[in-house]
Amino acid sequence: MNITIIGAGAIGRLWGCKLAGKHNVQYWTRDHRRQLTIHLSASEATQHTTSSNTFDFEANQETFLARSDLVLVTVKAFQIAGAIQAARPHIAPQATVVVMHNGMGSQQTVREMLPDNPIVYATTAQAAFRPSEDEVRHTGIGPTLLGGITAQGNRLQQLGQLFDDALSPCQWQDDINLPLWRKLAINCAINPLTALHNCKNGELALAQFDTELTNICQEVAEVMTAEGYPVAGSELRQQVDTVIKATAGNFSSMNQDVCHQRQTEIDYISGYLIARAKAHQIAVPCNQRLWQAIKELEKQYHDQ
Ligand code: KPL
Repeated sequence: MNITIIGAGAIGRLWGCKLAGKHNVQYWTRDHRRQLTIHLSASEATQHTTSSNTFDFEANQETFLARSDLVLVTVKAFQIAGAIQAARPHIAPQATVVVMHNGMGSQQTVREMLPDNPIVYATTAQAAFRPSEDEVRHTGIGPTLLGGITAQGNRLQQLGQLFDDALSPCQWQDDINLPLWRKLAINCAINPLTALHNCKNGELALAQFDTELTNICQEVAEVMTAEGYPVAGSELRQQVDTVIKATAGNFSSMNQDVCHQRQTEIDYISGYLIARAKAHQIAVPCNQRLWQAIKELEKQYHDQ
């Protein structure tokens, strides 16, 4: 297969290196480089799956994009519209578009911008980070789940195998919105708190965060239930605790965004929850307060 990956952040680089074993892969990026070299390395947690290697990719070749059977979009949620806008003139109408980002709220935009393409959404618990410009380190293993959000996208079950062959475990889902909501709950709990307290995920296991984590999960559970995905707050809390433990040594993506004074994904995490809560007239004061606090932090970037 010819695969173009839009976005060369840590997750996009990890998937590119893994897919390159069996497929022709190029990157589509904001800079206009024609080549991209990536050094992939493993951590203690991933050394049985990932070996160090260097990969050379083509980049930003319009003819390659036009020939791509699969376009994997790994930019942040707030970059989706701009990234698709730039690539759209070269994406074939039959190319499958897979969108993988933290948070929710971009599906309508993608469907409207690419009305003819089969669209699939994905969520991954694989973890990666970039210790330097050229390097990507695979730091954690977890499931990747994919599922269609359009009629044609719903028929692409075989994509589960393609992604699983590249980086296991990976599974096709008949309703991708359920895993997207479950991941949203995890991000609503871990991301803003680790950004505001400038701490690793593992520190949220301290007693001082107990009540707040319970309240966040309870609010998300009420909104999920109203959306047609009934769940108890205690069940979400258990999942959050599992991720806190499994990623104890990691800094969350929002912690890193705030440390580097980058725009965060808060509008697509707590912000999406708040928007859906409003539609169902459900009060979510705890998530609202966290959203507000991160927005305040982002505003302060410009004053420093
Ligand atoms: O997805 C994550 C993130 O950092 O954005 C979690 C699950 C919180 C792991 O750090």
